[in-house]
Amino acid sequence: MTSLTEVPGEPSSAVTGPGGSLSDQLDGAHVAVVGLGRTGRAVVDALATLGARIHVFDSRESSVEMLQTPVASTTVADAEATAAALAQSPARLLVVSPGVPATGPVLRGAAAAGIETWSEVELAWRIQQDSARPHVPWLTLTGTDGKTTTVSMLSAILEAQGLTAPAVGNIGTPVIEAVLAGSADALAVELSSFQLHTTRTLAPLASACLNLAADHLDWHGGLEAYAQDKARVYSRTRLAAVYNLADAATEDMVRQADVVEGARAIGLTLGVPSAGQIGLVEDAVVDRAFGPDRFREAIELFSLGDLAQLAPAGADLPAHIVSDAMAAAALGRAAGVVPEDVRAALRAFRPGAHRIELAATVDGVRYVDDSKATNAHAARASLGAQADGTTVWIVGGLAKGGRFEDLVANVSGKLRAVVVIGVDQEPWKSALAGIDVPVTYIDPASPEPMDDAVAAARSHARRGDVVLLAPACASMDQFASYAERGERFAEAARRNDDPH
Ligand code: UMA
Repeated sequence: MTSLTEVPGEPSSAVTGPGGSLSDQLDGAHVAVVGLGRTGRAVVDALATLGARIHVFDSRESSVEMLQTPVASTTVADAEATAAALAQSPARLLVVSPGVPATGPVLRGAAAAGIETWSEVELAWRIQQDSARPHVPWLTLTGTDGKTTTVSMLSAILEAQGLTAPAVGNIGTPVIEAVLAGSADALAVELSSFQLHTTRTLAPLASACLNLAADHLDWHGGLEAYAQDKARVYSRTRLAAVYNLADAATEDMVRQADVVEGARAIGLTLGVPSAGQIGLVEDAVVDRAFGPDRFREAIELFSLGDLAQLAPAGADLPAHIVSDAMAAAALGRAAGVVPEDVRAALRAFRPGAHRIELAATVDGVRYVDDSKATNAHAARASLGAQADGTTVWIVGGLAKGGRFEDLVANVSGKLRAVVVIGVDQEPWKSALAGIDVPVTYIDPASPEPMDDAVAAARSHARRGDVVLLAPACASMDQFASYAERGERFAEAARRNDDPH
């Protein structure tokens, strides 16, 4: 690994030059905010406390109406018009919401107009550096799958040690809210590739990329750009850059990262670990990375039995849950958590809603909600835990530029039938073309697509089967969120009779 340098290609800040606090620099400055969802509203509140003159932009009137804080100007406009208005605005800094695509007119227009762009995470980090508590450590993680589970485990591990350490970021609570609250001893931060794209100076104590698979290709413009943004999680890491030995892409990211001199690369493995790694010896996860003598000593952190409650009903403990727990343990160990507290936190940990959750058992058929499986990689893991030929699979939604041929080829042996929801079903028609189990396409115009999907799934399922919602797609074309999609599924599953 190389020593700390400016991130390659990263322009130095035109907004906050050397000297002066952030509040001095932003007091009275014109700052644009694009996107007024959960993130944008938190950003506006933070900028208001810094005395900035705030110009807000959103494509939806309804989002603007939710804003309570007074601002200097408000523009409701589509992406092209927002880019044009930004170019004319006095703002030299833009704080952008994660949903605004890297390849879209807003970020391209801001770059062309010489406007510096920060994520909410970047603003939060700078506010913390400028606060009375600059040393509160951030433990950051990203990855295509498992982020939310891992960051929740990490928060639990840190809290078992007696720290106040909320799980923040992409999981749902903007980081800036936790920074402004000023009560955390450490932050467990889930970062999406969207957030990392415009995060520039964050220096985490320890960081991890859990895995890399194709996702969000439309937002980034391709796999390479997506991987580059994921790799940013390691930039300026101070103590430990944690990677997955089973995923060479994550090891490459660490190798190429600009970390602080002395930071160590810590590999995770489901095999027996070497010195400097954390891995599995029989049924125990052992640490050969953070103990006093990593060359001679392996410290047991937890056993697979400590995770038994995380196995889906009737299935084995999935390997990806073990990997998630290992990553959370590694980041916790970097923050000084003792092995006993790692184990206690993981033993008490319960899975979150909509992650391989048993919603109902009706007529001997289990209805399992894995609405959180929003990409092909996650759906594959979900199907992998099922017995051959027993799964009625509900798929579809917002494909985000993804294709599903490989996924279908990989899981076809598990299937009894497929039910396709979503507005754009073309990627599924193509991927499922040669499959030899029944496929039902739900009318994209249906007012209750999930009710129809569950009814169709029920007609295919036999006693002992599982109806699995693992859509491999985002939800926003037909539902407000993956949570709402999962709730609709669970409601429909719990009705004993056909809704129609
Ligand atoms: N908007 C625009 N123009 C755009 C895009 C959005 O004006 O080009 C406006 C929308 O009209 C809306 C607002 O921006 O008013 C929404 O902003 P947003 O999409 O950035 O969403 P937030 O409500 O701020 O939530 C975001 C994350 N959303 C996305 O990354 C899409 C949430 O992650 C995160 O929990 C939240 O910040 C916390 O700060 C969700 C997500 O789906 C769970 N993440 C993706 C994933 O996990 O796969 C990355």
